[in-house]
Amino acid sequence: MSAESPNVRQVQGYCSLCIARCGTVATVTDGRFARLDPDPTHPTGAAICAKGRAAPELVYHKDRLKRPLRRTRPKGDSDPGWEEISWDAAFDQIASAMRRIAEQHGPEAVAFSQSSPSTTAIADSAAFVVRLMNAFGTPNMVSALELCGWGRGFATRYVFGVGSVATGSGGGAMADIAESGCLILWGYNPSFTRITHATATVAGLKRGMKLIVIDPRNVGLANKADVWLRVRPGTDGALALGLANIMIERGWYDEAFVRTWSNGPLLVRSDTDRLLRADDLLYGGGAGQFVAWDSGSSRVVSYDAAVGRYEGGAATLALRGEYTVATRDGPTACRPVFDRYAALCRKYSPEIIESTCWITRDQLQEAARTIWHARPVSYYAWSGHEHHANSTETARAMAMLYALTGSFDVAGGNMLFPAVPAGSITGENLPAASQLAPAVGFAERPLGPARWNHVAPRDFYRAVLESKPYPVRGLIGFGANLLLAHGDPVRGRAALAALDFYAHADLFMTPTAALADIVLPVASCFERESLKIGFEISAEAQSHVQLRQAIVAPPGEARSDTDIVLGLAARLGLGEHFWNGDVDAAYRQQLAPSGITLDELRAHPAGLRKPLITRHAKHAASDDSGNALGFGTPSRKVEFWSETFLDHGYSAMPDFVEPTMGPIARPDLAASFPLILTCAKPSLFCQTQQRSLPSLRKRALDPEIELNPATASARGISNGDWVDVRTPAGGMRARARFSEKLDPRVVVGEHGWWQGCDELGLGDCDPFDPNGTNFNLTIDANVRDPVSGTPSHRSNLCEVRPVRGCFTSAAPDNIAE
Ligand SMILES: Nc1nc2c(c(=O)[nH]1)N[C@H]1C(S)=C(S)[C@@H](COP(=O)(O)OP(=O)(O)OC[C@H]3O[C@@H](n4cnc5c(=O)[nH]c(N)nc54)[C@H](O)[C@@H]3O)O[C@H]1N2
Ligand SMILES: Nc1nc2c(c(=O)[nH]1)N[C@H]1C(S)=C(S)[C@@H](COP(=O)(O)OP(=O)(O)OC[C@H]3O[C@@H](n4cnc5c(=O)[nH]c(N)nc54)[C@H](O)[C@@H]3O)O[C@H]1N2
Ligand code: SF4
Ligand SMILES: [Mo]
Repeated sequence: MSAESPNVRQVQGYCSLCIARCGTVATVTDGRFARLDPDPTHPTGAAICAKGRAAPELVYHKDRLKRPLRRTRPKGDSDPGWEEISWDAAFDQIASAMRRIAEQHGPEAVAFSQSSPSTTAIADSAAFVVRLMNAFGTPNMVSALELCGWGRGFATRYVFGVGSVATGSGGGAMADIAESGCLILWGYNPSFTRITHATATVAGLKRGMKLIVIDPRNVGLANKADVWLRVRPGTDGALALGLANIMIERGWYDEAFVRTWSNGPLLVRSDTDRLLRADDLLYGGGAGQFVAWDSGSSRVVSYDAAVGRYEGGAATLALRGEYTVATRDGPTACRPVFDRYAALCRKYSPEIIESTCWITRDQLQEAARTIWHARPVSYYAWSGHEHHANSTETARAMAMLYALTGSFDVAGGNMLFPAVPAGSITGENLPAASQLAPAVGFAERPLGPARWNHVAPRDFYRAVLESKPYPVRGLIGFGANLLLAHGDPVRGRAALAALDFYAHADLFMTPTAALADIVLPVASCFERESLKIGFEISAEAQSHVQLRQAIVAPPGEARSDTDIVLGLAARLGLGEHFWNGDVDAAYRQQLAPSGITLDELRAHPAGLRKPLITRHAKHAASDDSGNALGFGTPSRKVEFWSETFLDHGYSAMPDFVEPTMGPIARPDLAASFPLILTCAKPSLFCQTQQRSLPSLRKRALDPEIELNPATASARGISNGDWVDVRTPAGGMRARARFSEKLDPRVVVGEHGWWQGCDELGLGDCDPFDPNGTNFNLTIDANVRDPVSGTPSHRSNLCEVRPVRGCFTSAAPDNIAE
């Protein structure tokens, strides 16, 4: 903090409103937070966005929650009768409700919910919230993981043993854009959604990096791309297999990597479609061992997954062909996994890709050529592929395509950047944590988010309304705006209303918060301290450790989420597990392994650097027994074939599944609903937030739907007209925005619109009104990915019609049809 004049001070920090976590300098004039600017000395401080610049508007917004509120009227009542109460009274009521529910139904009957760390500052407190869950004994975290993070950070673990694209909170591999020869932005538009990545991409382009953008829209950096693939929404899985097909046919793949580091050489029995095991062999072999064909000696060799070693080396293992092996069942035809993968990819010929993905052969070929010849390659895939009911297999197919490049964890590839050593505070070793019930959704989808204790809202609603698989009666919410962010808000509302008890902590009274029994006011990230160890996007950024200061005091009695957790823990009698309320003690525990002290960080608000050593290809390093570390999969290799998937009734390899509500799967619907509806995030707002900030809202008054002018004119729609968007599941309204480069068969909407903006005379919109502005009323929430439960937010059949008369978000009822 440097005082420049008595009335002006500047505070270095970082903005936490979104995943970019831009390094910033705040100016406080006469005690008032006046402006936010980029901090070019910070590893993520090259620029900030309009949302960051609007931070003072957020901080001082009149609608901020300021005091704990208690509902005094029933949930069906239009007036909740909010009554201000003290924090003590709020904590008492929440703690006693949690205890009561736990006594009746078990602690798992109290779920928690949390907003995504990519779109809010909840990462400041997420570890504390998980610790409270572990201390209390509930596994159930209701979150958006199945829509956000699942594809890139979890589904890919079944291929690489680790997220092959990092998730918001930092786990997994990260595109090393600074050194990439080629970057693939796959359903990801960082110009709007993570400007630090956009800045890095522009710098890469300046030094000659190739760029491939895979997006139905020509948006963000697509116009600077060497190849822009205008993929049909929901067909990215086919595209990944089609690209791999060309690369395998041309020999454009890293054969040594595939042979040495993937399970590509392991033999698959053609009779059972399972991996051949050494104890299947006629002359037997070690239990738990697999088998490959060695072309050098023309015989089988065994592979011991426990140590990651083949008997003999890997140099001459066969990747292609058919081999007859003497097994206990007689001579048995077998093929290497890689041969099976190549056969799967062959189904996705350029002709099929042209008809499936709407991408020409030339473009497909050009993309494959660029990927191979411009190595090292990195990729970042996000919502574009994650918001589909086939997202798991799509993400796996992408990860396997990526494995062909051999770029994993090399400079310029998707790298496991080094991290400052830090202590965990999530409390997995607390007594109650060892007895957690399986999370809701685990029984149906044991490989999905519930395996990591994340509960899809849809499954949570069922547990509340139908007690399946067991009753959930309480919810402690940290931000998550369930009713706006997910499909079927009507069922969501019924579930929230049916809870015995719901407490919600937020900055604003959202439609979700409005169903709570107790609402807690949260300090924004500009009003609270927080520790961040590593800034993710590069090795340099990873070395940065910062204790963000509060720029100003929170409004009224608002508190940080961390303080709320500590306060609640104390009231639950769990204070001893929460440093007796001393947050500094928690930070010290986190910092201890780093060698950086809390006092040093307090003295250096701009943060400190902990020099880190970058090591590449860590899978090739040896463990204590001299075996290569390999990958964290059951086979210790990158898995083109997953026995784990087979064991759970899924296919071993990620074949493409047509979008369930698409024109090919449902030709019967295509006459009434001839267009495909997908969506994307706006640059000016995060998800369901910030519509009440005038400087942002005046630049985007209403939700928009992008469509090709030809599509519009065929329906009598002019640019800017209000239109009705209908799907078989429901509908919404938005303003038409013309986009010449969009395929005439595709339209693109936005979700998250509910909040009014008084300064501009715009009222709130009813999120349950089928003629309103809630995009997620167009979704059929029952259509879900079989592995993860992800619903399809981005590939649904629809029709768009002009709405006659006047319709503005200021007067949503004023529609004359
Ligand atoms: N159709 C469609 N639906 C989507 C998406 C889409 O692209 N299209 N995106 C999906 C994705 S990727 C995600 S991640 C989800 C997001 O869903 P959520 O994670 O629910 O995120 P938001 O809807 O932005 O709601 C965040 C809430 O947290 C509050 N909040 C902000 N900061 C804090 C804080 O520091 N503490 C607390 N306690 N609260 C805070 C905000 O006021 C807001 O009410 O939505 C998903 N839904
Ligand atoms: N300004 C802003 N920044 C944000 C957020 C925000 O809401 N606003 N949200 C934060 C969060 S939680 C997230 S998850 C990230 C998300 O960041 P992004 O993934 O960049 O978010 P989107 O814009 O939803 O989706 C990216 C692109 O996917 C394209 N797309 C749509 N359908 C398909 C498809 O079927 N296939 C392919 N390949 N592409 C498709 C869209 O046209 C869009 O350009 O952003 C984070 N940052
Ligand atoms: S991109 Fe904008 S909202 Fe996100 S962290 Fe940076 S300044 Fe904040
Ligand atoms: Mo997200």
